[in-house]
Amino acid sequence: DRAPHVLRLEDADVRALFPVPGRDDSKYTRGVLAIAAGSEQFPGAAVLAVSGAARAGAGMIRCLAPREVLDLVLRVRPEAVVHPVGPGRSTQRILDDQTLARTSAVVVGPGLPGDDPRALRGVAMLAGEGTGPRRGVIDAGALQAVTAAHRFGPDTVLTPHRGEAERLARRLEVDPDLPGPELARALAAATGATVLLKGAITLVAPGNGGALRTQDDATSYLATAGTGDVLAGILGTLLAAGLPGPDAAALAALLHGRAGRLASGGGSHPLVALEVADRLPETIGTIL
Ligand code: NPW
Ligand code: AMP
Ligand code: MG
Repeated sequence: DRAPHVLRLEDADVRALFPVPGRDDSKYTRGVLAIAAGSEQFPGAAVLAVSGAARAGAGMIRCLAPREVLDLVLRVRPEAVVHPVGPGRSTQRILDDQTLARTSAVVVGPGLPGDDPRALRGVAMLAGEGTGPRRGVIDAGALQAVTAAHRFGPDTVLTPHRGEAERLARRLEVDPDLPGPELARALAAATGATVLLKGAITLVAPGNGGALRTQDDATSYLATAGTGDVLAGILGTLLAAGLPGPDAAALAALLHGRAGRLASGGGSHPLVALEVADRLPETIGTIL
């Protein structure tokens, strides 16, 4: 796992990559992120993704979800701008109208069923259909909407855990039993997207064929519901700020792991997912 062709980010890389706002920045220039997440069964996933994105420093977050989900999001993060979707409202319109002209990246999938219109539309958009940014995160339910017909660029990042990666591999006629590094590379080659394969060791395979990056010093207490949704939000913020997909993915994995370590007292006690988001500012401040 520590072969020479595998890169591991250091604090100096974080300092070089992290999007520190400049004097002339506004919320719009820092990056507007649209997050399509949360459903009746998984409303909390939207809260967690929005919180990860907000604590990582998004300029503005637009959350696309059913009204009940948005009410919950607003109770935790009133900073979010909300766009209700559902019966009588067109997801197509929301993802196509002028709001997208001012949206730099999208996160699609946390807490969504695979056939949710937001998942289908978001994946199609990232694959270049219609207008809208071709930079974003495809996570959780939206991974089920990815087919062999889709072709992404390296600024789109797929974020499967091992189970999701195996299911995706079967659909793309990639061998699902490959070891992690080979599986991540094969999925990246098959889709053109950057692939962030989550686990105790997280691997990033760039969609443009660059070197693998790894992150392996987090804490096993991250193995708890909702931490992946927080990661999707962090990564969305870094993409919205304009980082290249492979850099954004490696940096998001590092910050998520470090914040998890902080939230668990250096790996000495349990954490909950929202705490990982809430420890991000301290994590970032310590490294910068
Ligand atoms: P097994 O047990 O190995 O046979 P799912 P999910 C397999 C939302 N959430 N890590 C394993 O199969 C997410 O955003 C909402 C995990 C298992 O049965 C998603 O939209 C929350 N699984 C949705 O829930 C908090 C692994 O894959 C299956 C694995 C479902 O998310 C929780 C799980 O796959 C959650 O984040 C691994 N390393 N390796 C909320 N509070 O709202 C193999 N598997 O059921 O498709 O996905 O992760 O449970
Ligand atoms: P998800 O399965 O989508 O909720 O994502 C889980 C998150 O927790 C990912 O960022 C994983 O890398 C991380 N994680 C899961 N299990 C472990 C573990 N045993 N050690 C460290 N991190 C883990
Ligand atoms: Mg997940």
